[in-house]
Amino acid sequence: MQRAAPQEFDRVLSSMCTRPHPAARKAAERFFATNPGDPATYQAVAALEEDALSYLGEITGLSAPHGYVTSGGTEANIQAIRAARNHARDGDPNVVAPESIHFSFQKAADVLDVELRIVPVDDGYRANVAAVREAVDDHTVLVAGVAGTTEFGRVDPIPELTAVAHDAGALMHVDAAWGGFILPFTDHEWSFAHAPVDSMTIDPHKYGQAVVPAGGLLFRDKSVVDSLAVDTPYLESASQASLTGTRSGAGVASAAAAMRELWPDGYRDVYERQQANADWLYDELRARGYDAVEPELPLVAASVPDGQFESLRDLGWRISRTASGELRIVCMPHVSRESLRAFLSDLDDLRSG
Ligand code: 0PR
Repeated sequence: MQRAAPQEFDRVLSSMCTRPHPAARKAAERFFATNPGDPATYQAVAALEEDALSYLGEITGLSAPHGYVTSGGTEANIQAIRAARNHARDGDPNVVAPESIHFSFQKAADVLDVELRIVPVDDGYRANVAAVREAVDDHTVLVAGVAGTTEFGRVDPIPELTAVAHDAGALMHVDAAWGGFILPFTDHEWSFAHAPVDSMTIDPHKYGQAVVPAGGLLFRDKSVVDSLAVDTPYLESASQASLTGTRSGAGVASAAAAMRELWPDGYRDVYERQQANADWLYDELRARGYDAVEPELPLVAASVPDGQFESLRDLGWRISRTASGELRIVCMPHVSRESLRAFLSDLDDLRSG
């Protein structure tokens, strides 16, 4: 029987998954068969989830965080919208978000039957605050901004968006699914410490180097997360706020282990190395005459002709394109300078061939 090779990351350049930290891998193995959704039975993993939550709070500037370890950014975003909708108890709810938002928002709007109002971004790929202000109304339950966009690694003006949300009587959500473990080491204003943000997505299974699945959802106010809870009559714990029932103990334990190991110095080192890689790659691509988007975070987008893109994929490079067609290279922790050099060397061969 043909068996699939284990995941090899050497040529993976456009994914937001990465090689888990060894401590995360080890912790995951120990908790494979546990369920944090039943904390009264699986008490050890429930305690680790508390640890994970306090690390996430520390990273995002929230001293008493409410929330839980989700299956990923999609569940976190769905739940943030659900919480805002339930909290508002409005008849005809809408959510306002920039067009740079991740496609999980479309799923959320569909599942929750909430109107999603998408507004344009500015020339720098950031949410246009004036357009957001135009779009909100009395039925807006949530305004969302992205801190580290999926396509261009941009950070929306979170303090300004938060002011617009609160003026409209809505809650403010920040999607830092990808950027959350990078932004603490930058000057960006993105966190609970920079603005009275109400909820945030931050995923340990992306830049946090935990195993999949481990997302993160945080709330400032307990009453908002409580609006997600349903009664669990036959369990020893009284209620459950998560979307899924049984959850991955491996994901939770690995998230706690990765953050214990890496916060803050390990994450800072990775950020510095990968930002340098992204800046270097940007310069190299520009030197070859490609139009590229300056990397604000470790993510480079560049216009590469379709033929070259396809040939690179045929050579085994795992790369993808933005909606507008740019090649995107996400400098995740596993992406080495050596691998980027090999990539450019293949690109050079294609150009001269
Ligand atoms: N929010 C943002 C800003 C994201 O970039 C993503 C995922 C999500 C939410 C959703 O997170 P989950 O996928 O954990 O639910 N962005 C990645 C992307 O679309 C997802 C991904 C990851 C795609 C690994 C491919 C891949 O190999 O690029």
